[in-house]
Amino acid sequence: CGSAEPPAPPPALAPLKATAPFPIGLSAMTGQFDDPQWVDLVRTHFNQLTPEWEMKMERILTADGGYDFSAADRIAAFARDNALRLYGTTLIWYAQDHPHFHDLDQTRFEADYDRWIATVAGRYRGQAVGWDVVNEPVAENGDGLRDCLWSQRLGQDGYMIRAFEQAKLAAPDAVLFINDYNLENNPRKGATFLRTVERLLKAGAPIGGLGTQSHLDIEIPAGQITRFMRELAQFGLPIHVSELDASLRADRRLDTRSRDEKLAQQKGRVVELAEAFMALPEAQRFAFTAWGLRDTDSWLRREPEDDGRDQPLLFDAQGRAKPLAAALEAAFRR
Ligand code: 9MR
Repeated sequence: CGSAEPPAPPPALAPLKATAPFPIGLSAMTGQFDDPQWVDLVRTHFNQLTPEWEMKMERILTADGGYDFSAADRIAAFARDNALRLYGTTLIWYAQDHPHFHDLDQTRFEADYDRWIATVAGRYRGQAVGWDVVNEPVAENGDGLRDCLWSQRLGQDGYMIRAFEQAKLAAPDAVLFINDYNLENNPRKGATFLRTVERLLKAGAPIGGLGTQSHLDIEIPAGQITRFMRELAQFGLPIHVSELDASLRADRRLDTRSRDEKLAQQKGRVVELAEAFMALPEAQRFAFTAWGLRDTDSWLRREPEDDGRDQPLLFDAQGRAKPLAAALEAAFRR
């Protein structure tokens, strides 16, 4: 008698996928398949998988212009073996082209552009439920569209319309997404994205869904995320929160707030996003995807500016569900 009770362990998180009335996605790399903790948490909480980089041009196209699907196929197999939907990213992205495309005449360029999309989207036809067909087309500051190899050779809207048409041929059952970031953070960029979607749809591009990456800035004023989500819903298309994380880093800002204050702010923004997503009509809730499992898995922790302390994700370095995950689960339960 009299011995002090040990502090209660944090309450276990109910499986996110069981609570949420829509698929819960996660980004994945083949290296993580050997990590039992990662595998266990994925099986418990998630039912959709996006390859973090191994289904991109940088990994698939080889130096001689051939195709190497070894990593991409391992991710597809892992998804199938673990009852996870497969989500593909990314077919056409301004940030990735390949030397192979640089010196082709116009006829060959168009043929190889089409072949890339047909080969990659076609390979996972019937398994991939959706694809980021065009990734990040809007200029960084929100003023117009990005200039890139694809737009130079096929036209600003032309490269996107062509990509959607080719993807539709290759994977007719997949939902075809246009995907971008900073749409909630930067209203100007959000507005340009919406205008672009409207124009492409009018031109007949078979866009089937809208992706908002949601690398959230925790400084977004309250209400702004909700407003953007309502505007995004106007087209009646499925919406994918495709790459959620929320960095605590305050680059270029003088920041004297405590970590607790920042964590509270982070939670407020992530919960607002979850509630805005929950408020969508059921048919428009495609999936809600976290861009990494544990804080230490985040791409943000691999950036040179990182101080090794950022906490942008739902699970901590030890694989414990953070209060942020519990808040998200509660928002999905309402
Ligand atoms: O997190 C991804 C990182 O591992 C890759 O090296 C990088 C390049 O392929 O892409 C990162 O993911 C990006 C995503 O595909 C598009 N939106 C921004 C993401 C973070 O940079």
